[in-house]
Amino acid sequence: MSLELYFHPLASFCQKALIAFYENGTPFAPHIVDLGDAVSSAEFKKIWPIGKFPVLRDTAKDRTIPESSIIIEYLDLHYPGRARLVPADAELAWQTRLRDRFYDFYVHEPMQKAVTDRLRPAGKNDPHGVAQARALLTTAYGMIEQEMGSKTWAMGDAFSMADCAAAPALFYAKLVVPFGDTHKNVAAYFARLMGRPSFARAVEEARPYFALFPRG
Ligand SMILES: N[C@@H](CCC(=O)N[C@@H](CS)C(=O)NCC(=O)O)C(=O)O
Repeated sequence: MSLELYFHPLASFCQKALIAFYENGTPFAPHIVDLGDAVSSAEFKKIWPIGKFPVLRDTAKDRTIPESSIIIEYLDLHYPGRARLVPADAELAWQTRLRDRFYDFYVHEPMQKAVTDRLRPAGKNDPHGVAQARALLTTAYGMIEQEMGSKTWAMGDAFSMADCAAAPALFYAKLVVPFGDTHKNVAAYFARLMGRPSFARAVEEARPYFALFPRG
């Protein structure tokens, strides 16, 4: 087995990559990284000094692949399965990347901003930044609400990298800003994501760690 994934099951960007592996049943050796543990963290930073996961090591090609979207693209290119997560068609591919970026930058990152603020030392919080993040989430929900009124998945009928991005982002975002009655299409899309076996599996694997999630 040449693929080794460095990740943590609770971490949302790691779940995004896991969904891609599970969609195609792509085998990999799991390396669970505990960033709270000095030894585990130092070992991981030897592979990727930036210290953010997921990170894929392809030992057959001696390559280190960071960044969830880049990992998904790499799997599609070098270890393709029955389902392509980035369409072969160039027009559909850029649309998929746009939606992937949308979920990463305007749902995932503001969610992270609000959640990680809860982990800051007393007196070091950033209430203004968190308020901006919550406002951005609400704007993004409004856009998703419009977009998902007529679609099953982010790109329409085919599940794609954009849905890998959306699932964990929305899973944690709704704990920061609930969808509410005004975002019924977002809630329905999220329910479909929760029913997708690849994401359901990632959530089940995260469940033992839920107590570590900082609730507001
Ligand atoms: N752009 C990166 C973001 C990765 C990321 O933010 N990962 C989080 C976990 S969900 C992390 O490593 N956090 C630890 C830290 O920032 O120290 C990706 O798409 O993989």
